[in-house]
Amino acid sequence: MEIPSKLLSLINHATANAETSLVYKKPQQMAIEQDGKNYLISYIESLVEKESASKKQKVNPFENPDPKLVFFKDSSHTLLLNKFPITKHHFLLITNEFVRQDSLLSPEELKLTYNILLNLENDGNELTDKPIAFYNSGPNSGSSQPHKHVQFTFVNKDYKLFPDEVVNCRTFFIPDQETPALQDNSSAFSHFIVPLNSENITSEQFGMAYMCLIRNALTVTKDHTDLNSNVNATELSYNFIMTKEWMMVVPRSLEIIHEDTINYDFNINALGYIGMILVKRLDVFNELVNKADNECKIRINDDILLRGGYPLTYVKENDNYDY
Ligand code: B4P
Repeated sequence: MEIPSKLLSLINHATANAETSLVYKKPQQMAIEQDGKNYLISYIESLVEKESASKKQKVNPFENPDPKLVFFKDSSHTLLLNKFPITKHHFLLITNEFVRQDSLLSPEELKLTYNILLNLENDGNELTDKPIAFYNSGPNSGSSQPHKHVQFTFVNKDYKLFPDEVVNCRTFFIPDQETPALQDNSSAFSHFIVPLNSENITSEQFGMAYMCLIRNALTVTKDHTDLNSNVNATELSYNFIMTKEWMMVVPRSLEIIHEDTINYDFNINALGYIGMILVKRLDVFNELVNKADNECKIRINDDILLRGGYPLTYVKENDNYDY
């Protein structure tokens, strides 16, 4: 796909034209710090329109997408606005033909995703927000649509993403045994990061580095299936997140994390693993944003995110093989 040069203008134009097709409710948002980590908590009411659309939705919404939402298309992929955005400019890259969401991203799709991020950053003279791409893949990843789609959203540049600090200007490398993928050792959950600061990373290099991250995620998933008979990980589930500076894979064990103390089901997708937590009940939002750290009943990193993923460190039961 040749990306049009003024992508942001196209998105703005499409958003203005699609006003009647978009179902948008502005969220209440609050940045908080808990246990030394940053989170951006968003609250929206459940979207009645979306719930009833998904109940009725026997058809794949990406097979014949609403033309008002589409703002670019070539022979293989389409760019379209998210019908249910909670941040301005949220859009999707979908395959024209049906491809399963649990298939791997191709080297060309990785490079394309990166080029879209670059295009948005370079075009963004008035852009105060940072573009982020993400891909939820597998049954425990938080994905809801089975047709292949990478999502693009934006977050205020003041909000610090933890991999930024871990990467800290390091340049691109393809991980191997001597030089493994980067991790934040203060995180409770398993994750694997590759820096992307470099000129001209080729699609093949993107593909190789991504496959290393996928292999890491497979190893963690296999090790926990060996360790715990409750983990039934016959399929890999993971979240993939990319910015201009890095890409990260987080292996997932659970999509919906039930919090007993408040009787709430957190539905966590890729954004949750960079601290962007969406809640759809006001009392849960208030609990998170209004309580002092040590009074808040909900522990995000070492409870919610840990239970939805796998522990960062563990003792292997046997060391037969790694992927
Ligand atoms: P999936 O990967 O399948 O699922 P998801 O992002 O977790 O969104 P979900 O649909 O489960 O919604 P949720 O309430 O958790 O992505 C499917 C994508 O296709 C979604 O973006 C969906 O909106 C979109 N879509 C569905 N039907 C469509 C149609 N007919 N035309 C075009 N697009 C269509 O989250 C609600 C929204 O908020 C999602 O977009 C989600 O990505 C986003 N979000 C979740 N957490 C967030 C956070 N912390 N901060 C900001 N945004 C957040």
